[in-house]
Amino acid sequence: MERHWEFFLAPYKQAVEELKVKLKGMRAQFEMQGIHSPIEFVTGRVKPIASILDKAQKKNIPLDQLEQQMQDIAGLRMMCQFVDDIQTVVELLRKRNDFTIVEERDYITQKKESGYRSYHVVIRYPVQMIYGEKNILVEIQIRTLAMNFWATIEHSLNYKYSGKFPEDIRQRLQRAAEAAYLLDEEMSKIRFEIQEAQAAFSRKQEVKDNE
Ligand code: 0O2
Repeated sequence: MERHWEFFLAPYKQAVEELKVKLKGMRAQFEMQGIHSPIEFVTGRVKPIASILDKAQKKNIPLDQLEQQMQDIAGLRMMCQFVDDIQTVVELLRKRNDFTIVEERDYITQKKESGYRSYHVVIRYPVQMIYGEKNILVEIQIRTLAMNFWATIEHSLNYKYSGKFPEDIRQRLQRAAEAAYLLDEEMSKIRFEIQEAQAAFSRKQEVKDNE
């Protein structure tokens, strides 16, 4: 990697690693208390240089404006079991004082034309570098497992077809998005049963571990 990129991306890498620990820590705290965690799992990545350049070109972002204008160079994803958990997670993020929220985008009540659903929270996160504090933008995407399944598949197809889907694929993706939405709805309706079963299962597991 070119020296210039290495320096530029260093605070983003640091932020992703730190935030992975912090957001996974939230899940661990729920688990410790034996209550349903609104967070199922957390992932994070730094956008590859090729994608940064691609996006900058598409969105007409000058390369010296990346820091200010590209909000997802550092990206975290928080996956939830149920749609209602998403709001719980957003509220937990709003209460934190280790970063400030600069923007929220609700693609759940306002799904994208592609069928994409997710809740995006853009934060300003301070990274402690050896030469001082650096504030960078980080995008946190919060979504259900079903939304994540759809987005992951659509993302790889998008890559394959460079965004120009054949009509039949486009229609199938729309139907799959609808199916993912219905799956979320059905799961929400039996949420109580699912959570009871999960609690009973982890109690059983705990007894086993203590034997
Ligand atoms: P990657 O490969 O995920 O890093 P824009 O990208 O122009 O739509 P903007 O203003 O950058 O929008 O921000 P937005 O809408 O919050 O979207 C940024 C990210 O959200 C995308 O990053 C995707 O991760 C995700 N996303 C948005 N729309 C879609 C979609 O229709 N399908 C899928 N699968 N994901 C989507 P990138 O830059 O695409 O890249």
